[in-house]
Amino acid sequence: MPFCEGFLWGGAVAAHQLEGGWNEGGKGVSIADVMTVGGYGKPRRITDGVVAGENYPNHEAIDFYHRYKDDVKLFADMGFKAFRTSIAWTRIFPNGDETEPNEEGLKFYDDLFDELLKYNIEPVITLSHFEMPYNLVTKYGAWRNRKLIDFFVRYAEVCFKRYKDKVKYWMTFNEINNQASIDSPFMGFVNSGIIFKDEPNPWQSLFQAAHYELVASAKAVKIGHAVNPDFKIGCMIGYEPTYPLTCRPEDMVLAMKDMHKRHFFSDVHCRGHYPSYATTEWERRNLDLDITEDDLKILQEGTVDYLAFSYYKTNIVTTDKSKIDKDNKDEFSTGVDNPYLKKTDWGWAIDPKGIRYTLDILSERYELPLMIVENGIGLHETRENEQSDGMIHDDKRIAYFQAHIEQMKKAVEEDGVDLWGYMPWGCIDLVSAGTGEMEKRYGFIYVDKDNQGKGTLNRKPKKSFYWYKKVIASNGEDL
Ligand code: P53
Repeated sequence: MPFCEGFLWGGAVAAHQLEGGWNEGGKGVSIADVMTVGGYGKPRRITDGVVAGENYPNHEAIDFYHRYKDDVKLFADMGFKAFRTSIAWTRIFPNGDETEPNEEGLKFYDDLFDELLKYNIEPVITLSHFEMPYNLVTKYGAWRNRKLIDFFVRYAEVCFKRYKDKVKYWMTFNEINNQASIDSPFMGFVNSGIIFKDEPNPWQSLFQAAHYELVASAKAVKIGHAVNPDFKIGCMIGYEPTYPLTCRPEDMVLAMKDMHKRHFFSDVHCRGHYPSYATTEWERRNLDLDITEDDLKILQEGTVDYLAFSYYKTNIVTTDKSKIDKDNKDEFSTGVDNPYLKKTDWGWAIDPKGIRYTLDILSERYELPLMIVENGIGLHETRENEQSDGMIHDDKRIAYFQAHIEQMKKAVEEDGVDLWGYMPWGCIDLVSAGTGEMEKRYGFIYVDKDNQGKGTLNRKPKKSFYWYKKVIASNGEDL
């Protein structure tokens, strides 16, 4: 049997993408609350605070804040062993800089975790998933400011202490490495509250913010282990292997360089020190970074217990400019297609073998347990897709998961990768992070709501719901 006993089959979400209740229970405004709806090729706008008349999809999202009991019951029906969500930082510290936490926010997660544990579903918790307090951006300059380390660590410590008997698996920052795509306003803003391309020296700002986050993460890991030695605290990276378009050595080297950008953050999280390709880059770029001896010691002492990652697609690069489609090049795409792969409606290459490649590369590089905490396919689906049995037949989603789980098996069976769990993204339809759309659907459960925010919010299992239930029940044997 390839998957270990107690393998964490489940699903994943993030607070801001499903909870709604954006100003309830004492919650403060987060960076997700000032992002409008966008679309494929139409970036979400970041507004100056919450502006009347704008469409902010995360404000209501799918109203999980009020409906979580019914939703958790559906997850339990599927047989989930684990459920990954995040704690909204702004429910606990509404402005980020308070000294005392907001009890109503803490209570909400107590109730949610109790509800999960009632069904033996293990909560897998991200502390910061694209939803830092907006006040920390406007008042302190976001992660440009060293003070953010203390704000984050205080928040993390409060959560560790409060939930020490309810939550065992933690992650610090979601997809912390996305911001290495320095030209993307979205990636910088959601990771660090900074639009790097508008900075006087974007690379200086990126590496400084990254450093403070890595120190904050390492401090949190140390504190967490002191609070409960049984905690498993991981980091989380967005993993998108970069393939060279051709076997021309120039393409190969470019692909390798591109992978450095992906690995930089996890290298520090997992190994406890900066890789030489980064320190030489800082010198080459003449950066003047605030990094103290004490910081370096903390990085060394706060390495993670496991590495969690998302996997959706692979990307292609080439030095041959004539092969790059400029109209197709944006913050989510290199502008070069893989001729061997099909793409989703949002242009993401579907590459099941890439998940095996990912598992092997990360396992070899870090020799740590791995956890897949996001994977899946965004599809256009409406109730009109329903068949006569009244169900959405999402066969494309089933095929996507079948092919990916097959490859996971190979990594575990043939190559001995230590894999702890699999939590497909958006197990219930929710607001897309990249586009803000509701109609970029990932779920096993359909939620009746459209991009304009209209719909009953009713939930309905899709065909994949029953398929995944069978997969979990057979520990991945019956695909
Ligand atoms: P969406 C790309 C772009 C934006 C966020 O993405 C991303 C990625 C993939 O690396 O990251 C994760 O909703 C993220 C989730 C997000 C999911 O991918 O743009 O951790 O919050 O929803 C899927 O289709």
